[in-house]
Amino acid sequence: MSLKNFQLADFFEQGERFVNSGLKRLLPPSSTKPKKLHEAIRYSIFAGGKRLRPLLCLAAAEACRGTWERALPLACAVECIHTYSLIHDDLPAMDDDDLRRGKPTNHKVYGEAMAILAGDALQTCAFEMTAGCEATARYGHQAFVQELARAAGSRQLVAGQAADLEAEGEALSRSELQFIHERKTSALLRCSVRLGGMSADCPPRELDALTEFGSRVGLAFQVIDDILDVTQSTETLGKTAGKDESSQKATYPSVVGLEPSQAIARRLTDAAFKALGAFPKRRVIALRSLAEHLLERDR
Ligand code: GRG
Repeated sequence: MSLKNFQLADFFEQGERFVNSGLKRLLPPSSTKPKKLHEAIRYSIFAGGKRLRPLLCLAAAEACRGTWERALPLACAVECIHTYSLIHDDLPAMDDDDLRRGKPTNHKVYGEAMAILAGDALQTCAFEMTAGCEATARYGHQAFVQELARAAGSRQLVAGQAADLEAEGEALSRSELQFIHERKTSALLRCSVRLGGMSADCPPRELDALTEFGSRVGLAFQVIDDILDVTQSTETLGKTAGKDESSQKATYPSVVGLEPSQAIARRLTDAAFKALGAFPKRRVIALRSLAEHLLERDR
């Protein structure tokens, strides 16, 4: 996408369309046997998610002079991991929720067993997509697969979810809360921008800058998510509002207060902008606009 006269709304529209066409092509058709499983996969993938992780991946590729085409399988892979994590998080054994992306949760429509399997399948689809990306001079397939596996594994995404479940009903310190947020949320956002940069064969200095950017934006994203849970309606969010309080979860607003949480999210976003100083300004317009949008979003 041309970075001249950049408009975030156009970036969202074109990026979403591009990612959706990639997902349609790379995932098995819903007619694949067993049909119910493949319908369940597509139900959640195309339920209307904001596609923030794939958009960050495409924007990071642009920042490193790459192309959307090369980043596409990786952008789709992170969305598959994200969607699997949402399906499993909504299960009765975890967060037990009825509403996601403005629709009944996967297990409400397809039953618990099929929802578990749809999540499992999305996770392996993500690795199939990653293995199908184009290797670059600096990064072979091993590097791409390892990157995603680490972010989605038992030290990051799954660690965050496990620690989050264990902490229900407990009073947490800010650093314990940060431990959870960095793993449950920030790790996959950071991985999204790193994969985008890697698809463009970025040099180590740019990868370090993207890592810093992704970590800060990822944490800011979760702080805002915590704030929205108390300030927005179920209708706006497309998922049950007030859930953190009812399930006795420690959040930034509950640990440090609402206004300090807003200030923390602002500081994290500014730190993310600072990390982008490693790039020429015109190459990071999309990344910068996305980070600002994540801070100001209402859902
Ligand atoms: C089951 C291993 C496993 C992990 C689950 C996703 C998750 C971890 C928990 C869900 C609750 C939560 C607060 C997750 C943090 C990440 C987050 C804010 C997810 C929602 O992301 P959005 O807003 O969702 O980008 P959409 O639906 O727009 O894609």
